[in-house]
Amino acid sequence: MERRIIHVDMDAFYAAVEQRDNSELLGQPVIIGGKPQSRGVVSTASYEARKFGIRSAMPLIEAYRLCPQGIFILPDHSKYRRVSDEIMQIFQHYTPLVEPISLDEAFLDVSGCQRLFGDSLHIAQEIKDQIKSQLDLTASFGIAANKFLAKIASDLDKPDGLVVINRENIAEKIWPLAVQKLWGIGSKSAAKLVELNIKTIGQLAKSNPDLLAKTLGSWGLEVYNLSNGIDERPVIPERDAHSIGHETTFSQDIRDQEYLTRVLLELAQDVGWRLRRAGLRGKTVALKIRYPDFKTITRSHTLSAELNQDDVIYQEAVKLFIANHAAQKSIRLIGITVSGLIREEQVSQQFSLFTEKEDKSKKLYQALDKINIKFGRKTITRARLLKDDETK
Ligand code: TTP
Ligand code: MG
Repeated sequence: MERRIIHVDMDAFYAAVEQRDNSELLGQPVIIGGKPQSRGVVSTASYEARKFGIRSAMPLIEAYRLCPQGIFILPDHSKYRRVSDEIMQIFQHYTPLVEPISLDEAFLDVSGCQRLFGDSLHIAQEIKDQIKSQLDLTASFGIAANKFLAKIASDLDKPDGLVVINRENIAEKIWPLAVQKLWGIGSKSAAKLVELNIKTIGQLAKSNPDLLAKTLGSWGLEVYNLSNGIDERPVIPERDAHSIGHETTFSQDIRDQEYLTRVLLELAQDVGWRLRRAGLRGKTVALKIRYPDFKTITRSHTLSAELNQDDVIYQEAVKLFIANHAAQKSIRLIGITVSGLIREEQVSQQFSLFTEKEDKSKKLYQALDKINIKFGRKTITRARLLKDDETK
């Protein structure tokens, strides 16, 4: 039986949540990121603001130049995490095979639940309706036989889209797209393909796989298969993952150490939140840094016990950052991954190993997550991020 995979991606996620919660922002160019004079970048912008050319990862100063009448807002990450949780719960109702990719994006394998809920198109439509009626937000959906095609499909008719890709319309819908649309292809990889005179996914699909393998290694064959609509990657629910990580690519290379450590805190909080939500802990914290010349380093440290607390992940990441990164160098990408995962139950089974302190910390985080899920970031937040609220 052919698999049915749905990819869901919320529209202008942070901006849409803010517009929903404050009717004065509806129909306005809303830019999430920070004050226009500050040194940060745009997290996202409402579709009204995008008409002015504003995009994620653009410096706020540039966004202000393009749209001085825009409404600039600081992100409220724990609010978005709370909304994300509500979205993921809607997905879980239809299938246990949900793989979150970020706060606003997930793959669902609905192959096995079509008898229960109707075909994949019907399921997607129902989920779309529920996101609208329960959360007052819109999302775009892609449906296909694999992850690659579903992900591309969800992006084809944003916002509020729903696109089905099947074998028959791959040539029409996928092949005209630029190779940069291939998942994980950055500008450097795309440049290598352009050297081979391959600019569209269709050209890639019809190219010579042997030549690709020769010039680009195993990666060449991978993208060759993807471009022909072949992708066997399973949808892996977070609970079965081998690692959980998050990374950020900057639009401009960043040298500012203070800013970079703030990004590390955000990443650590996202990873910690996802581990706890999936009922997991991990023993190894890894830091990934990519420099402007694309040189990438990954450094890790394995702890004596499994963890899932934001502050421990953050401390380990900062230690790795200080030990391995020369302060004067700019950075293009930074990420944190926790691996060596075990389930919370396994930790509880080794109960005697728990020190009183660890047990207290676990309870504290359970309480914090509960409160954050219920009321959002305004109630409890990490001391470092309080600085943001004060400037609001
Ligand atoms: P995206 O799904 O890439 O963007 P979006 O949901 O805002 O807009 P759309 O999908 O309709 O194109 O990212 C989801 C959220 O992640 C986004 O709302 C804000 C955050 N984000 C950043 O903070 N920085 C970034 O560079 C990007 C791309 C996203
Ligand atoms: Mg989105």
